[in-house]
Amino acid sequence: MSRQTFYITTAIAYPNGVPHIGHAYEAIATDALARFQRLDGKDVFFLTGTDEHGQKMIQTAQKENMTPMDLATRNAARFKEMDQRLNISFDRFIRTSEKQHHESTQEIWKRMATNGDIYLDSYAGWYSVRDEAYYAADETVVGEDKVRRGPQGTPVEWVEEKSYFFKLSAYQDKLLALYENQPDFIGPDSRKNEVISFVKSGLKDLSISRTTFDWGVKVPGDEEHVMYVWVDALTNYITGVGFPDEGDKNWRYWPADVHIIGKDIIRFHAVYWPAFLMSAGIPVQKRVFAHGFLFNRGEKMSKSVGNVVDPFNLADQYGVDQLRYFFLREVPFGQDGNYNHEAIVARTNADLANDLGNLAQRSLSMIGKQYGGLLPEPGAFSDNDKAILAMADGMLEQARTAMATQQIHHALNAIWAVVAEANRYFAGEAPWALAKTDPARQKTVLYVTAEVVRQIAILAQPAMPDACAKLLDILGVSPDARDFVALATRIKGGSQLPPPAPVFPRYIDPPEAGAAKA
Ligand code: ME8
Repeated sequence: MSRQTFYITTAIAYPNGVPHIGHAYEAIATDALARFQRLDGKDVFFLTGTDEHGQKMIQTAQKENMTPMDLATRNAARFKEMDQRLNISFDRFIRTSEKQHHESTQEIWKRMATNGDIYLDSYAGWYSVRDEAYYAADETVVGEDKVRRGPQGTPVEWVEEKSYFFKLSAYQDKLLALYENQPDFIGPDSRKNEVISFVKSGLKDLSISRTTFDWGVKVPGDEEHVMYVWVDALTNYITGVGFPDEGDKNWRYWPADVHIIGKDIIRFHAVYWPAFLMSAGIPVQKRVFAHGFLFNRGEKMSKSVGNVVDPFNLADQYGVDQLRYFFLREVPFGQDGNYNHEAIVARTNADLANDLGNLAQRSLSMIGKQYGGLLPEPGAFSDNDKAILAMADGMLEQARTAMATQQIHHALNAIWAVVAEANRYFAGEAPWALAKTDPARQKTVLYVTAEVVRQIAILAQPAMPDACAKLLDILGVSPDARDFVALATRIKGGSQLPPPAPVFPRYIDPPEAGAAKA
């Protein structure tokens, strides 16, 4: 039987600058979701990449005295490097400047045109280059500084030119029916309500081409126009799995199971994108999930405040798995979150170095010293043993339920509840004291602890792939017994374990102040 497919995407980033922590956060969370489904036996395709057209790219390129293509090429490489550094297991990194993507976008345009949804007119209205978004006049306000800004707080400028339009107004009822019939189309619920009220308030036709620059995908049959960057950006999700070649081996992944994006771009993904797809006669994605924004010490990142934190530096300073764990556990996925040096150190030292690291280290070194590294065979299980094993056995279902709706923090909470209970069990059973009084019982306690740590390590792999691999190495778990199916088979007593090694070092502040701090 062929495995169930699971197609997941990040937003594609504007490479007008280098990656920041918001990009890292989205990549890490999407990666954890992708890895979870892979370990759970699904046939996963994970797409990420860069969104290289649009006016923002042109403006930055001009400032840097480069062509937009050279700027995109330079920064796309940095995004890819970030993904590699953070252990992001993408299957394809798409760049919208690729030839296949131009063909794909022209094809979706042609289908929307054939369906009668595209017409030529002229546009006069407000545009935010930073958001690459058109706004209605009543969505903008003039501030005390006399600058007119859109709903995201970015400056808008007046645009007046000939433009093709997409008949978005014709999709209002169809979109409302979509949200009604597919209640989990948008997550979390707060975003869903926001989208529904936006659509209910009335949809205007959307300007979808520009004539004042030519960095973009050409409109088929009218090369004076390039497409509005969001038409081409959203289409990346189908290009990524082979479009316009619907015979491509990856086309089977469409429709996407979930698009992971930030809350600022929900309108594009939950309103425009399904409307374009319906118009082109292509199935609509199954779900969009919008995560929150990250703030450094409560402040929005900005170059002028000087708090733009480089994800490479954070990874160097705290460790990749520590950073991944921190963001996934600390920030309820879907809500805004805060990060700073003290919070990262407190969280990772407590949960990783103390709770999980010490438990593994203490039990495995006892097995090393007293049994020459031979994992003991257990005797009959006591009620305490049965209780902790049952709790560990219950983790998978809890994690599955949480991950099905992108509640990554809930999955980790369930796992760390077992870490906490396993520590209480270990302290209560006091196996170090049993060496003399009841060696048989000591063996059982060490066996049970090793089994619980094994299950925790398997389930924590999506968050911390490298550290968990090391932990499974020292538990003697073979690489082909690390997926969720393997959870059901208890660790084998009597097997020889490799020498234990610490997996989660404690973070200690360098003696000299002056070290960079998040
Ligand atoms: O929006 N915290 O690109 P982008 C968390 N090219 N997430 C953040 C963030 C922060 N402080 N800042 C940005 C674009 N993000 C378009 C997407 S998709 C077809 C086209 C998130 O580089 C943001 O919400 O501005 C988005 O999901 C992603 O980073 C890329 O943002």
